[in-house]
Amino acid sequence: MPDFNSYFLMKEADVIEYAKVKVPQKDWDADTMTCREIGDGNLNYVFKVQDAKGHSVIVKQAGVSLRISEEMKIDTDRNRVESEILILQGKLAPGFVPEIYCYDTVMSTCCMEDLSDHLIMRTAMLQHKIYPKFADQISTFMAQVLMGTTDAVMDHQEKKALQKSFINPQLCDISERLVYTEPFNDEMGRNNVFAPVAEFVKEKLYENEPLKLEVAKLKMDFMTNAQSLIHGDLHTGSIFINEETTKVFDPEFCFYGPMGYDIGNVIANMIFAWCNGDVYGEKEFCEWCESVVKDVVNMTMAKLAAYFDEHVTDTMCKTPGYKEYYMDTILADTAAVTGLEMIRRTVGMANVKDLTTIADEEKRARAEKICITAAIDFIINRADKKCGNCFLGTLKKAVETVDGK
Ligand code: SR1
Ligand code: MG
Repeated sequence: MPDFNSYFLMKEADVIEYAKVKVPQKDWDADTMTCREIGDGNLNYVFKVQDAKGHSVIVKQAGVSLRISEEMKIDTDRNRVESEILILQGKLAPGFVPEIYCYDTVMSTCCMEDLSDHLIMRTAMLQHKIYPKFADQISTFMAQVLMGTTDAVMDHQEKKALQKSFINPQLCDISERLVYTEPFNDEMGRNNVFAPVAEFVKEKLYENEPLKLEVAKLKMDFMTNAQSLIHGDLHTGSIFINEETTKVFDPEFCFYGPMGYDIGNVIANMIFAWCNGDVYGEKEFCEWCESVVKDVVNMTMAKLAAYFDEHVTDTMCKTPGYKEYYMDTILADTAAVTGLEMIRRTVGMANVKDLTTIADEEKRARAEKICITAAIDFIINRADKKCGNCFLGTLKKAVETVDGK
């Protein structure tokens, strides 16, 4: 039996033994324990261990190379980063992340609450399920974690200690390349461009110099604006959901960056959900997605502002007019990242099932053109997107443009 004192990539049978040793708080029925690898992400291995008496745990292990590409080697310390940020997020926004039972820097493993009574939100979106509480819940989570970790609110030295602890160069490098670079030039030759939109992508993205200029500015901002402890990958595949609760997980890309990165990711992925529902004629679902886009913008901004009012400590940030200036920058970043995420998930290396599973080629091409058209508007005109309706209007205008109305 392995002793787990030195790192190796576990198989299902190892994980059963691991859970017995590392999660003793579950009164395991050893004879009926089973384990299944259930991960479908791009990076890690996710195991579910359970027994016949109803005990269960999720064990997540980081491998030395990524699932999406054997050639991509990433420090397994990302598992520590993920575990520690989940613990901190759980303090700042109680109930919005899975409970962490333990984490292990030798095996690069984290043992956490099994959320099998939830669905991964992207899976739920592909089934066109509606969750009326989502916008309120995700906006609360974001406001509390994002504003709660800013210099406006926190002691500045404590903030810098967090910034140091969550410095995450390799994972940031992935985002800098996959979000802020390759979708606009395919410099590594690994973009996945759907053949029917190849010409469109060349003209609207690869040959669009004014767009690239804006993306260059946004890239440098992403790399230098240590505003908040962001999740860093807050798409619908990083959210568990059911009728009652929303739980955010998979924050291994977290670092101190612009908070609009998280908010824009949520909005972009709701637009992908809308695109999929639109193709399949799911009117009620699409109306709900539209309301989420609007509400996430409006509710998050209102809750961030309220959190600022209640918790601001920096005396200069209390100067009249500063909050309004600050909120405007957050909104513009949110719009820009909505666009960046929409482009990179459409044409980049890591795509979304909301688009790739659209079977009809013409409908998929239309959906992708809508995403790219709206995205360019979100990036170029980011300073004008001042409210939820403006975000929705950008999507509607793109539909009209692509449909030639
Ligand atoms: C190489 S990893 C590709 C993508 O998967 C993750 O979920 C992040 O979004 C990353 O960009
Ligand atoms: Mg992930």
